[in-house]
Amino acid sequence: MPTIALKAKDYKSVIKPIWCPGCGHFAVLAAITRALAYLELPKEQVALISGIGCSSRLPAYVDSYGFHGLHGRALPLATGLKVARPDLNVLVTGGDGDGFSIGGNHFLHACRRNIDLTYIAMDNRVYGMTKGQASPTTAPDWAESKMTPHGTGVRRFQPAAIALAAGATFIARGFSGDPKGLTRMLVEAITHPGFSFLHVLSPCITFRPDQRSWKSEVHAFAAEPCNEPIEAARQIHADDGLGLGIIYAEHLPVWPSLYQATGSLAEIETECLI
Ligand SMILES: Cc1ncc(C[n+]2csc(CCOP(=O)(O)OP(=O)(O)O)c2C)c(N)n1
Ligand code: SF4
Repeated sequence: MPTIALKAKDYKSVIKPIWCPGCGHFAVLAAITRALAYLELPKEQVALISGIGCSSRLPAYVDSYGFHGLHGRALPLATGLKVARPDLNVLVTGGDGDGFSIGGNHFLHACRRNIDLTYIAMDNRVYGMTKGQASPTTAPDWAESKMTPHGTGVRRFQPAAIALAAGATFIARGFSGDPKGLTRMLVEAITHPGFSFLHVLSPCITFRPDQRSWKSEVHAFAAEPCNEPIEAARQIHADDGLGLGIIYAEHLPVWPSLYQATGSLAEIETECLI
């Protein structure tokens, strides 16, 4: 029987998002479903994994396999799943708090392992779900939180630069206000063999209404995608953090193909006991 092509709306689950009206995460969800439809991926070949946060609710809204895990632990969960089920397209979704604060250590090691995962980090430079505390990507002088009334005074975490230094083989930056560009980047990220990191600027309209200005401040990344880490690092540091595009893409050996358990779980356990 011929398969019927799915449309983006077919990938939406029956659960309606409870995000605040205007939250950037809506557009990220829409771009993910459009990318899945474009790639014609059967729902049973897709798994979305997340930690905790407003952004981490996303897997519930997609009609595929999904796992809403613990705060900061999406990447190790996804790593385990991909190693056990290399046939699945494993997408990881979360926020800057989830991924770069409590999950920061996992971020570094996921980048360097080059497992074939697509990590979509929705950065609103705030902890949205817990009502607006500063996150690792918050500017040092942002003084709107009662927890940090004079700002944090701490330099910002630079997701793209850190991903590059840690060994990610695909790095791009998108914006929820640019749904077409974001969908194109997602298609590239999902099809990239190895760990792809998609840093998405996704405004928190409730606790960071100032981020409405991103619409007029984002711009194309100044350089073409490159596969040379020193040049990519130079370009990332020259950018103001609002440059959109594929920054770095390199094809290097993907971890599961180098060293992959071939036996069943029972066989592996037996081997370990010998
Ligand atoms: C171990 C643990 N620590 C802290 C929390 C509280 N917590 C829940 S979500 C969150 C931060 C969410 O921010 P972010 O990941 O940036 O996502 P957003 O809500 O902004 O989309 C925190 C600190 C938790 N759930 N578990
Ligand atoms: S609090 Fe912020 S991040 Fe959370 S749903 Fe509302 S607008 Fe989105």
